[in-house]
Amino acid sequence: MDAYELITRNAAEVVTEEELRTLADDPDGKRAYVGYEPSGVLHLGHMLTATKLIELQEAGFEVTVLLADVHAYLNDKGSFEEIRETADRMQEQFIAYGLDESQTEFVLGSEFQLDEEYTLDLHAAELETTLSRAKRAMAEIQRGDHAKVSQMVYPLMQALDIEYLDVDLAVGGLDQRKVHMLARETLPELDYEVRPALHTPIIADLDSGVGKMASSSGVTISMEDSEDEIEAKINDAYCPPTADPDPDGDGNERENPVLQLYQYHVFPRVETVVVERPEQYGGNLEYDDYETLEADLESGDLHPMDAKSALAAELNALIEPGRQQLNA
Ligand code: TYR
Repeated sequence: MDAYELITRNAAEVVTEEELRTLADDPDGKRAYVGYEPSGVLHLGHMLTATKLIELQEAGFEVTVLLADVHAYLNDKGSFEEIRETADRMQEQFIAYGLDESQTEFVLGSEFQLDEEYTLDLHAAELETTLSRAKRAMAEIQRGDHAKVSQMVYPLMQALDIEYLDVDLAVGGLDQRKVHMLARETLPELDYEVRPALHTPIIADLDSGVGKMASSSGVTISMEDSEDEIEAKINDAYCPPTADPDPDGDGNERENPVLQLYQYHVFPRVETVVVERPEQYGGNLEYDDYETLEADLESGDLHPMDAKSALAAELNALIEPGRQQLNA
């Protein structure tokens, strides 16, 4: 796999492809970041971008994880004290999940976002941005029905973080794309350089295959789940024997979250997936890549129940180190 392929593997979108190619030409020592609002527990949504960071490290990037305490506060996620505690726990969980500690810098937003220079830049950005523009950028991130002033400041700070953390690449889920587009407009207005962005797909809700997996609603898999809980959740997951989002052609699209988890969580981290089956049902199956597994599910050679039990085992193995750390 060449550097561009590794860097963009499983990305839903890159902005722009040309800028990413330039980065991939000489990735050594380039800097990428993801920011997370410390809130709840680390779940598979976070781990998807973390897996991308691990791939970027493999490609030679230096990686920064921003524990965005101020952003979480602005987005109504609790008191500063609670948010800080969550941030500490999340940092440990990220390391347990496989981010190399010696290659990963963890930064709290409040370490630099309250400095005078940052604040003055923020006010300059506020002057350049209409309320409707900021509101649009926040559509997929905003908590609550009524936008607060704090939530209008939020995306402008996220844009400034790209400059202040001195990164060459901003990484996030697809739900961050509008903020990153705003950043691409705002940074040049402050005479800063535009940086490219890479967006990971959004894993669908496990039960329905629609919407996004989130800890605030629906079913998620988190670092705090027991083995049994994960087995039960995956067992109940929506898993039609196809990856086609609209098999009946009625315009109602649903993702297959079981396949998404294989594609975006398991195969990037695991060489071979073994699906254990009794001899009488054909014996074990082994997969070295996602595409073959998907094809077997579609053709019926792999039964959804078998796909699910193997998935639960793989997810449990990926989460185990974090779980142990949590119980330590
Ligand atoms: N907006 C991100 C989220 O929805 C958090 C974040 C905050 C990301 C600041 C980057 C950043 O610079 O979780």
